[in-house]
Amino acid sequence: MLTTHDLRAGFARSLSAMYGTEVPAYNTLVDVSRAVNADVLAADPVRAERLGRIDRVTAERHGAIRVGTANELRQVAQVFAALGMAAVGFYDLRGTEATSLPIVSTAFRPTTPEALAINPFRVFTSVLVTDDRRYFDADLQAELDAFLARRTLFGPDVLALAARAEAEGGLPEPEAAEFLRLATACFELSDEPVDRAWYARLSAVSGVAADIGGVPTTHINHLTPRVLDIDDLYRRMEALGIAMIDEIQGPPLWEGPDVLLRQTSFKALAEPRRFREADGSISAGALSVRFGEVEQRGIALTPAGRDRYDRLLVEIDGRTAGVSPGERNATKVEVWEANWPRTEAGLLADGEGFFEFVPGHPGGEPADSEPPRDLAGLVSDGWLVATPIVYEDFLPRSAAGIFASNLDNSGRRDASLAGSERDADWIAGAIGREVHDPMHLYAEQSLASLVAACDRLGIGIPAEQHRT
Ligand code: OOG
Ligand code: NI
Repeated sequence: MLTTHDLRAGFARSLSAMYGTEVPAYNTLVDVSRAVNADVLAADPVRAERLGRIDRVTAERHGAIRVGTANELRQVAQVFAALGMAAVGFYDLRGTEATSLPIVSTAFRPTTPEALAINPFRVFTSVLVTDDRRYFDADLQAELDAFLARRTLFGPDVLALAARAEAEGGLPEPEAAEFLRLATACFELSDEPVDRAWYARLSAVSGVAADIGGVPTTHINHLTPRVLDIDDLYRRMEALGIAMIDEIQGPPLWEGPDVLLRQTSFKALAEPRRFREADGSISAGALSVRFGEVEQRGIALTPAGRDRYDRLLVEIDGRTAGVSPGERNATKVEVWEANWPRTEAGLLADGEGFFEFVPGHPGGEPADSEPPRDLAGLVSDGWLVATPIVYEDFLPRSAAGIFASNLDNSGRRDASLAGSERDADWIAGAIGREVHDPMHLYAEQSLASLVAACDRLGIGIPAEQHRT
């Protein structure tokens, strides 16, 4: 019997093997990530494992996929449910004019600390918004919806096995192997010819629209390893002659604690594809839709911390319009140094980062002292030991940046028209399952550990934590 966790780890491995044969530069990226992580571990083992054990980090991947309809989203949610992955968060990538992406997204991932520690595989999953008039007029929408309705991304066999795996908490052999084979194949790049005219019409609206609705199948768009020093990785990839995008997205490299997520990527690779021409003949061509991405994860921020992060981004944008990537990075560092606490203890005291707690005096009371009433005091006086909670989610702004930097044309949209409504409830309705709020997941994990630690110590929970 393979448990849900075994299936998730197995799926991540099998997708990785497949993607490595499709995009050989991905294998290079994985090799370089491993080498960087080994060096960080050797140089500073405590820092290396501060945000997750090295075996977790080494196996850690996120994938990105894109589907066309609510029904396809519901089916993919069933496949991921078999792997212990639930929808977390809602991202609206239609937000910014410049990037113009007619999609909304969620991330499927494990939601408990235990499952994340075993294998944190996550998939950023986007769905096309075909009824958004800013992108698609009524005629194009009708044609697109009809095209999408005709295709089948997930066959009855894979869906039946997924439902069984979800209900039974795993699958016996040989069904487990069969399920992993079928599920992996759903995300393989197809060699079916692409209708050139149809693909071009959608490309004029958005490269993402063409990638999703211009072809009869779906595919994994990228598979991202986690690295412990993204700046070192960036330099090593460039030294190998792989052209990276010109920015590391998200927070800068600085002296203080890493928060949220830093990401970078290498450019979309042109892949040979076959095209069907207007006269019915088949010709050879190429499309570049896929790329290589890598990420370094930091501490999960509370709503207050996230607020600060979002405000600082606005400030950085205001100060860096039209400057070079190097200057932009220098501004980021300056803004970071002026605004963020320089230590984890500072983030904790400000209530800006999420932490987990264990008793600092397992089994014994610290002698005759009164415990402080506040969390930061309990930690600084040694009553509690705080460990940061790693950010398990995504950043819409970095996602839009990664999309934009890798698309050939940015597409167009008619901003004078109204967009269509989409939110987390829409996703929940489409998949017939809950969409978790990431902030709740972090807050619950933090509070549960705090309650257990205070219980063990026989002390009250610090006043400010009652509010979370
Ligand atoms: C998803 C882009 C978002 C990330 O890491 O922010 C993403 C896509 O390209 O489909 O994967
Ligand atoms: Ni990604």
